[in-house]
Amino acid sequence: MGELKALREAVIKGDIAAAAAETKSALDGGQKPQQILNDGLISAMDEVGERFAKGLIFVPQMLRSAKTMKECVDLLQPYFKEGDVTSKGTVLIGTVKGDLHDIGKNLVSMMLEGAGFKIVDLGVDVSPETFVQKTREVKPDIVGMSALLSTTMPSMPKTIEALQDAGLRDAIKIIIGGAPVTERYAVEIRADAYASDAGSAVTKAKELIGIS
Ligand code: B1M
Repeated sequence: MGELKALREAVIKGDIAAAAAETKSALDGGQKPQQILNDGLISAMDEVGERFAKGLIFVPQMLRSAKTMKECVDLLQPYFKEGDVTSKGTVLIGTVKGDLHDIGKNLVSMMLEGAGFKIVDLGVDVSPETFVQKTREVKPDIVGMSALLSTTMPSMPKTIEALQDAGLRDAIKIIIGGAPVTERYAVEIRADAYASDAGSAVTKAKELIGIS
């Protein structure tokens, strides 16, 4: 458990080398990857967010912590593959227009991929038009949208409307998530599912395509 405290501190400080070393040491010490992710990395980013909100740190420090977290997540990635990785369907995923946060989306993508889904990741700041164009091209089973800012959440219903107008809505399932997003919001904007974290995104995605 000592490693996780040290890992958390290293992520908060944005010390990439120390955080990577603590991640390796936690893995070598037998800590579960999920626990390292939740109690070490995600918990550290929550603290970073709180410090930012209080004006104790600024965007560059937040960015440094984000980079540190990414390095550590890369070390955990091989551990999130499920046994049966035959293709379960395609998920087209992106962070909505105006929003540059991608850590959560990348985690969701990583877990879905580990569970056997093919991922087409559109990146960040994805406009409704791009979601429509790529849905037409890729013909995914599921479209996933992530938003971390309350100001970018309205891009979700705009994207759903654009998919509807393009005649693509009925051929796909839509799953949404991100810190300010709620189950209630998903119902309100007529998404098919909401997931609060990457693990439940996998469960919901499987349910949506009938392989739960
Ligand atoms: Co920003 N930021 N940020 N930020 N940032 C937040 C979100 C904030 C809550 C911080 C705060 O004030 N406490 C706040 C938003 C307030 C609000 O709108 N309610 C905020 C702000 C204000 C901003 C800026 C406006 C700051 C500024 O410039 N003044 C700016 C906006 C830029 C933009 O997007 N246009 C900004 C910028 C940045 C950085 C670029 C510096 C950096 C992002 C780097 C990156 O992503 N590559 C950053 C960071 C790191 C954060 C915090 C600290 C951490 C986010 C994170 O990665 N969390 C964040 C505070 C916080 O969230 N506690 C904050 C860890 C990640 C694993 O969790 O993304 O929630 P999360 O994902 C989870 C679930 O939500 C869910 O599963 C994931 C895994 O469990 N999930 C899904 C996510 N997507 C899903 C999709 C699904 C299903 C589940 O289906 C498809």
